[in-house]
Amino acid sequence: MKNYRLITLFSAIGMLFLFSCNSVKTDLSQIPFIPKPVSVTATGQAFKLESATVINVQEGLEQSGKYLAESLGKISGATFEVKTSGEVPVSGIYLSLSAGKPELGNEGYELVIAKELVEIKANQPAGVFNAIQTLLQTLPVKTTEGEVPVIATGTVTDYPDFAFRGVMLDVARHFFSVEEVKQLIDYVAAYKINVLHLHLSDDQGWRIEIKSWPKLTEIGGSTEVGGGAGGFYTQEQYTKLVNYALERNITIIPEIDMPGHTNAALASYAELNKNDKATELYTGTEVGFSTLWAKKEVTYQFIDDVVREISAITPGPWFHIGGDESHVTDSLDYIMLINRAQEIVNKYGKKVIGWDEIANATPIAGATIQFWADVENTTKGLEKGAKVLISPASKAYLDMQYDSTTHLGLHWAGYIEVDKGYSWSADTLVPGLTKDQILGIEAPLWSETVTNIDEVEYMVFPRLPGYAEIGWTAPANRNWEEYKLRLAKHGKRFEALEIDYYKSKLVPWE
Ligand code: TNX
Repeated sequence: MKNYRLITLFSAIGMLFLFSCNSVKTDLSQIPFIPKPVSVTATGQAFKLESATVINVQEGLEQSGKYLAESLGKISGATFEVKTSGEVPVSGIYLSLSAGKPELGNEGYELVIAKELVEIKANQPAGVFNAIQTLLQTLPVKTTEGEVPVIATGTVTDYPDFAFRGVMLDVARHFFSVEEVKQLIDYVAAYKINVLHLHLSDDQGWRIEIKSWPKLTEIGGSTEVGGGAGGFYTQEQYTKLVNYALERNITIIPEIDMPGHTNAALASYAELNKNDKATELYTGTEVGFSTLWAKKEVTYQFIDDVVREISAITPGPWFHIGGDESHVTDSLDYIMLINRAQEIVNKYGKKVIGWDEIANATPIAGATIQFWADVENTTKGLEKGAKVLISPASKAYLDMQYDSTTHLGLHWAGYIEVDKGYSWSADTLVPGLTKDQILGIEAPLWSETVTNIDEVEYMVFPRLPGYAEIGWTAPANRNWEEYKLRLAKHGKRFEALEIDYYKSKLVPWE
């Protein structure tokens, strides 16, 4: 009798425990989505993800289906079947371009989760991809043995505030392998980042094969900050990266910095120097000491060849010409070189992006000024008709330290704790700037102090999800106090993915 009562008591406690877990698992509105969607409506039931669940896709969405199958496979260990079908099935998962809602734009989506059927509807494959990321956030990163993952039912309707939500990786100061860059792509794609800007050349290294100027990589790619071996991407490897990114809705923007930040090129080819003497390779971290020589015609042949070869293997619309910190370039030379470089970029069918200094030249039609430091330059660029990409160093630089104890990073633009990185909006930093003048936002990671993917992870996480949300979620729908609770729940996800993140004390990690 006594035993019987105990058993009843324990099973009651067990039921209560199960019930409380399930109430979270069946309440879609409790899922800590980052970036925060436009709207989430919960209906209080659960869809069971079983190994027999079939992923049906409308014709043309096979790649999205395959990506979803692989992602779900990583979570549960099962193999999911993908079937092409013109009709909505009764059960399982269905991906289609049938949203019929122009307000969702190119990247928006509707995710409708019912007890038997999960439906993703968008206008474009990019919207389907974004919906898949939202769906994946309703599930754990990995299930435990024998656990049948459940997805809370309801509807998510969602679309981004900005069409451009970027991250930059400096592969010039320290080189990062193709595998490391792919890893970063996977991490940021989960937060709906859709642009990866690669800073491919600087004083310390040239990182992309140029077939007509082979010494750029042979010599210029042979070292990095600190004197390590450096490295570079062959055009074939770069193409693989571009395609890997594209499959994850990420456009790659190549940057070749000029006229400053060019010592690696100047060390590779004597003729690019004013005195026809090649410089020494450089492995320090000073900036602003090198320049291409604007008065030599060979300089423009060089720029033309580089832009032509890179543009030919870059499907995205942009080419970044740098233009920052050219402290030893005469100002008229700077203007001449930037103006000619812009024409070359246009000639090869690309749109120009440059750091805010290029506003001192004449931004060509369709050019974008990347605001990183100087409001005056940015205003000048706006007056000259350019658009603005928002990357303020004091708020959005991923290489800035979190606080004075951070073992990596710099602090010339201040410390950026997780709350400071999150609590701002793109349209409030440059007086008079209107939303339609903003291309989007980008968080750059410079790599003077960052040498491998673990260190990248530490600087990128947990700030990157915040930048992704600033790009995706309208300011009225965001505030730090609420965001930090959602971010806290992503700590477990970072751990399951073995992301080496900074455990900020400002976030109540779970
Ligand atoms: C400034 S931001 C630079 C880079 C450095 C970075 C370090 C910009 C356009 N130029 O050359 O790597 O600061 O934070």
